[in-house]
Amino acid sequence: LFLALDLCSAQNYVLSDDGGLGRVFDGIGGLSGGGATSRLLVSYAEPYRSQILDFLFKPNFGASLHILKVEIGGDAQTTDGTEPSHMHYENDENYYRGYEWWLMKEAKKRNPNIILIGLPWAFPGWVGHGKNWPYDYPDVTATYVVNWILGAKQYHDLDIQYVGIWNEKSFDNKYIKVLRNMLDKVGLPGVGIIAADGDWSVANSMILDPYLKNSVDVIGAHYPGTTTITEALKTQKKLWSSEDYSTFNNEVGGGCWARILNQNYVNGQMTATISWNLVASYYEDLPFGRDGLMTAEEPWSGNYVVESPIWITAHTTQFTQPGWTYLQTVGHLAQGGSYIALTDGKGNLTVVIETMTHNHSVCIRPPLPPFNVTSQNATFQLKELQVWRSQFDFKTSKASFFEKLKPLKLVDGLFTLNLAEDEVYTLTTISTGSKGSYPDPPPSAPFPKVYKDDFDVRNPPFSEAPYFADQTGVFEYYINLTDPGPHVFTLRQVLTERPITWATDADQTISVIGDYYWQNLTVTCDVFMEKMNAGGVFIAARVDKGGQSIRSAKGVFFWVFADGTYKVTNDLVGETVLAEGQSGTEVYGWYTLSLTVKGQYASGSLNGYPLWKNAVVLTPKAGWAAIGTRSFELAQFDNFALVAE
Ligand code: 147
Repeated sequence: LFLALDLCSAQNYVLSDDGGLGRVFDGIGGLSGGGATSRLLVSYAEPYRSQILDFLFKPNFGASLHILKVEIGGDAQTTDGTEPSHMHYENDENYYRGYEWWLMKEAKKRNPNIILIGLPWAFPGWVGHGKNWPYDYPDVTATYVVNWILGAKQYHDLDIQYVGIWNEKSFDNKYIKVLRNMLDKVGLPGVGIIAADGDWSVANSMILDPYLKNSVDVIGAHYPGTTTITEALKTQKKLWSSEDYSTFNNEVGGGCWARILNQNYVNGQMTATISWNLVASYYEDLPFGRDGLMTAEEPWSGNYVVESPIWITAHTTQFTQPGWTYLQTVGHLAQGGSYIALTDGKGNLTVVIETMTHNHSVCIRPPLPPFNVTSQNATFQLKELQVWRSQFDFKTSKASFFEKLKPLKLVDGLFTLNLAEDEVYTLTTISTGSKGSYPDPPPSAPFPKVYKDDFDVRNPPFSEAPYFADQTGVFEYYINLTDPGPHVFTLRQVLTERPITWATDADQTISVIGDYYWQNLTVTCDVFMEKMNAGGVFIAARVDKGGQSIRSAKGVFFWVFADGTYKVTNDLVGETVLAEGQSGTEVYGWYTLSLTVKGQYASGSLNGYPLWKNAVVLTPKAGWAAIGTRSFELAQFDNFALVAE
């Protein structure tokens, strides 16, 4: 018997292992990707970047996460941008693109036991032989995914522990079995398969197909609303909420996270919960702004915010580890709220209690049915426990998070907790918990009004240039070894084919940068087309949309084409033409484009000479700057410069 929980309501709860234990706990995690959610993090200067990583991963400091799940970049738009693939083309392999490798290494530096998971949202086009579907050639898809796992080990000494199928899209029984076989064949029998990162329906297929069931280690459901289905329980597999949260990270977001961390197990027997996303490090005006455990969206200022979900995570993560076991005696409190209890089987015990009220714990999805929580007394019978408390305060915003209270010393083995509404308590035998802190980061500041990048970096730490957030296509640093002039180091759009998409990528490529609220702006950039005839590139201002809505982005787009013409359009698709004419531009030549938008007028120049002027721009009123191409085609950019008013 660990402890007795005795409530004023005259009901008596006993926490005990007498009747056996519950399921094995697998951890709490964060998800980077799906997509480009850590894009801005990499550009933070030290010491701030390390501080942010410490708040996420350092044991006994902050969120102290047990699991890091990352997107296996597939070159396509996957919510807040594209992430580059390790195989843009069939004969191409490069394990140094993007930032997920770096992030995994930083996580592992801090917590060598962190569990790493990879999941694709999208795939390069060649994987589907041109069809927008990854399952027609299951060997090709499996090879592609297994290469990523092998590359993680070979180039970064990272052991990927679990891999998924295709985020929130159909799964394919045959593909799952082919993937399992291939993992075994290349000597990765220890890499577990999570299926299917969507609803629970894979459980039904597993019951019908024992080979499928054997191939799957974990049933991962998304946004399960803390409940599961009978069929999932029947498989006797591990059940995870493999993507959850996605809620604005204010106190209601913290309340959502507190409630689901406990109740995903209490109601749904789920033994891991993973937050989309890990850290909100993307422009806030992209979709789902600030839906991360903390906010780090201003690398130019160094400002970041440790939000309440970090401390709510700590209530569980700092006092239990993957491999601990839930007690069977967990559940709901009589006056609302829930409690879980875990043991390491060696005499340690951690109890997490949450009393989040309905309106203070609503998550983005699914809808939350009504329930009541009122204050209550809970009497516990135990020896000595450390006590950690968070009190949300929705009235005065005098909340206090993850506060260490006086340890409970019990004379007759009893004490009473007065549980108010909207609180989280951890009672634990573990004494290593701590609330990490750093001096305040620099104050928040907008994107600099004058900004330049000549891309002259011989050994860039990342494949992408700072602050550019690719929304369709992939823009990478490039070296022109044969360039006789000043364009040896450039930024190049490298996709030549539409990927197997997850969202509705544009038919053009585009990377946005700057401040979403900019109105009057001059964008200047040298451009170089590499596609003949129909090839084209643009620079843009006031781009008003990104993410899944990128296809319908409006703004002011100044295009030049390889056929010797130019256009100015009000939209990315290029349908609303504001001006057009001859430019004399050709493939394989460098040109300097400049676009100025001021009030209701726009003008453009080519190689320093005015080309068009007084184009009338009524909407949008503001937006990001951007560069891009007319199609999935190679093109280069150099000497990018912004001057905002
Ligand atoms: C998830 C995606 O997996 C993430 O990449 C991210 O886009 C996240 C944002 O909330 O959402 O996809 C979902 C989209 C819609 C639903 C569930 C998950 N839905 O409507 O139930």
